[in-house]
Amino acid sequence: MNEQDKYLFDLRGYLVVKNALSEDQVSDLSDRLEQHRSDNKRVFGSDRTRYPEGARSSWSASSLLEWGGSYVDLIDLPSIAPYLEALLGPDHRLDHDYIKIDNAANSHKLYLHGGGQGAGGATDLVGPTDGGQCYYRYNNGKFYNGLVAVGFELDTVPPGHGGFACIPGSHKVNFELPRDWKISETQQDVPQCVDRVEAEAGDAIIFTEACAHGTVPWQGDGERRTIFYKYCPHAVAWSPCYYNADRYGELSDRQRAMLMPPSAFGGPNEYSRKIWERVQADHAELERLREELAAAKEA
Ligand SMILES: O=C(O)CCC(=O)C(=O)O
Repeated sequence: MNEQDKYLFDLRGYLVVKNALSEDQVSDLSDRLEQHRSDNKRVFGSDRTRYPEGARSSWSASSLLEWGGSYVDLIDLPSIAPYLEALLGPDHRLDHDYIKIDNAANSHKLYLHGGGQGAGGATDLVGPTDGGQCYYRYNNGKFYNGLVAVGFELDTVPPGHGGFACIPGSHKVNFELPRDWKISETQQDVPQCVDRVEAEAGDAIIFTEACAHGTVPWQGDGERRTIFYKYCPHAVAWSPCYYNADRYGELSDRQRAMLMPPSAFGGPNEYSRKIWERVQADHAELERLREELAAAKEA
């Protein structure tokens, strides 16, 4: 993260990283999404955890990581890692993931949420219930963020069609977001202080959840498919569910550390790693016993 990126992030609360994904990665992510898309669901992933039909344990909640390939590579992508390290410190964790699809059939109003230091106010989607975790500050040469979102764009969105929107600078604001600006039913209603951020397929938009943000109502043909991976400092948790690193195939040590459940001791810390290895081993044993029991019942 260079000097200009730091300046712009502190000023505006977001950055666009051009070509964060290679063309091959965009096609792999896109192909795997399309394989899972037959029911035209609008949102996939671990955000707002749901248990699929027949889920047998608390670690059956669905996550994009189960789709494999580039979805696993996104956990610790070399083009994004230096930004996360600067914005969250070296020991951060992936908290949740999801894909959002905007098109003519799935166009929704702009609902600005977040908005620095609880400034979203009492009716905000994240502000009142997050226990103060929707924070941003820069102190003694370090960024502090309660949640950093990375939105990977799979499609180039022509100007005026839709996309990410935010009030630049609102991550530092001291006043509540004016009620009339929170919701815009159409593009024409979007307040002038809102930035509509343009991005092409393969770009990533990195933003702090403390910046008031949302999605511009879709207008036009085609669609926007965006993958969100959201990261926090190791001691912070947003999602009520954690990742079970045993479920996503071969992972690097860094990836495993980034999937660790929260604790004030960072992911690579031997003490917390041992505790969670034990939880995972207990879980694997439970699965095995359940299978044995099911087989015995059938026999
Ligand atoms: O559509 C977007 O890029 C914004 C999504 C959003 O509001 C969120 O992830 O909280």
